[in-house]
Amino acid sequence: MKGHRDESGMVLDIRNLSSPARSVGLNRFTNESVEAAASVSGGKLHKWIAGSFCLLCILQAALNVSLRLALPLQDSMNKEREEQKRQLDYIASQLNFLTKEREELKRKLEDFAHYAQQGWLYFNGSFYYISSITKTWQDSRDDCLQRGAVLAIISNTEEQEFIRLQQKVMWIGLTDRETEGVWKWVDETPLTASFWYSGEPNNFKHRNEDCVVINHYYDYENNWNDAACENLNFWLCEKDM
Ligand code: 2F8
Ligand code: CA
Repeated sequence: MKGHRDESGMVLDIRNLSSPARSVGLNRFTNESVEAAASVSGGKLHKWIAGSFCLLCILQAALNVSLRLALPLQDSMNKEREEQKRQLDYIASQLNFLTKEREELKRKLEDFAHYAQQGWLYFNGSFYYISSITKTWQDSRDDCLQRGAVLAIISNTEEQEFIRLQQKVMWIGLTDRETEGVWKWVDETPLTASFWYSGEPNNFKHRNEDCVVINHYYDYENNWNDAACENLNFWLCEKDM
């Protein structure tokens, strides 16, 4: 039977209805159909939303896991980069240091070649020049300065020994010209280790002996003598390397 059930469940055959009644019946049928369709698509929408929500949750969980895995990795990469940078800085500073060291060694080598060629003697970090002519103490001092050196300053027993073995009477850079009895080296340092010959300094025969020579008593470890600064003597220059 062709017809439609109404709300009471009765079947309505609209073909037997009058025109207005048919129209009412049709309208009612159409509204019911729309509601039914809406109810069906509402259910689907709920399912779709629920499904999407689940998918979002899964995606969020996956993202959380990825981030948790990725963050420590990022952290360790950052640390590694910092360590590499630190090492690079260290290498750069070492390179800088070694470059300066090389320049310094090159300069020293050139100095060595220069002084050795000029007949200077090398001992324990210094070059020594022994003059072949004689001068007063002051002129000797000036000569050393012109050579970029100073009248020799004797700092220890080894140096005294090296100089004594040259077996030459020579001015060294020690004087009490400023204050009688106060011996000072030409670089203004006071006298600490001294190697006076027995009885020296003596201002021999009440003369003013304010400058110091290596005496001719070469067999003695202590062989300094105070002498008149105007005397003419060989002299010894020293250049620290
Ligand atoms: O020419 C002065 C000089 O004369 C002697 O040495 C050669 C004196 N030495 C002694 O008397 C031992 C020095 O003291 C003096 O300076
Ligand atoms: Ca003397």
